[in-house]
Amino acid sequence: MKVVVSIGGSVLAPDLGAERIREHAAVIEQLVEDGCTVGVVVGGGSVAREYIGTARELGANEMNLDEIGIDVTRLNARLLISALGETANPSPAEDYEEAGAALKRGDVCVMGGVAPAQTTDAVGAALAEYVNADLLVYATSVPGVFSDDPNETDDATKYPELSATELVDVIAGIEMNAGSSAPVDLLAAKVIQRSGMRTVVLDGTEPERTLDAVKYGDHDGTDVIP
Ligand code: U5P
Repeated sequence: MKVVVSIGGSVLAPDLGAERIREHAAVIEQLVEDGCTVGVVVGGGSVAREYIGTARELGANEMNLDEIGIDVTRLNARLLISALGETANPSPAEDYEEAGAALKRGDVCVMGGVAPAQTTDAVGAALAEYVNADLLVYATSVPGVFSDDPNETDDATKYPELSATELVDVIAGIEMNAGSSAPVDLLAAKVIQRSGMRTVVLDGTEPERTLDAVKYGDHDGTDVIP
């Protein structure tokens, strides 16, 4: 089974703790041991937001801020690579071809962002499409796809299952509210829709949940059915 796991930066390295990163690496190693081909996309988390905030105050424009964000996602990717050692590509893949080549060599492929004006949510979906993955998993701090932003609205309900078209509609609605945190962004949802990629959005704060979702289809998040 070929799987792409997109790990939010806030889930991988909320405090830059080594133990947490080791736990995520252990899950990836277990997937490989179980016969999976694994691509991993790593987000920027709070460190990226802090760098972006400071650079914005200094007058950097949005493209420059995105480049800073990409650099931080690659730093986080390097942390995961450090924990994976020989199993992984030695440095974060900078585009999909490089990532695909690493997978063909039999490495775990780890990457961060690739180009401005998007987030690593979209990179995860694009990598999954590029390598024809069987499954895309978003291990995020938002434990599924909700009818509304659960941080803002008490009566937001979680969808156990959605079609890709429903996913696009829900995310488009959430993204209309400025500053709200959608579990995946709209571009990612659109790529999932066009590729017909089977996708799971789950709570990534416990790394083993990704393992259960891939191995047994067992999770409390949201299944996106093509
Ligand atoms: N980013 C990009 N392009 C990418 C990935 C990330 O511009 O391909 C920037 C965005 O500014 C994003 C930040 O908000 O890096 C951190 O990534 P993420 O944690 O939001 O995915």
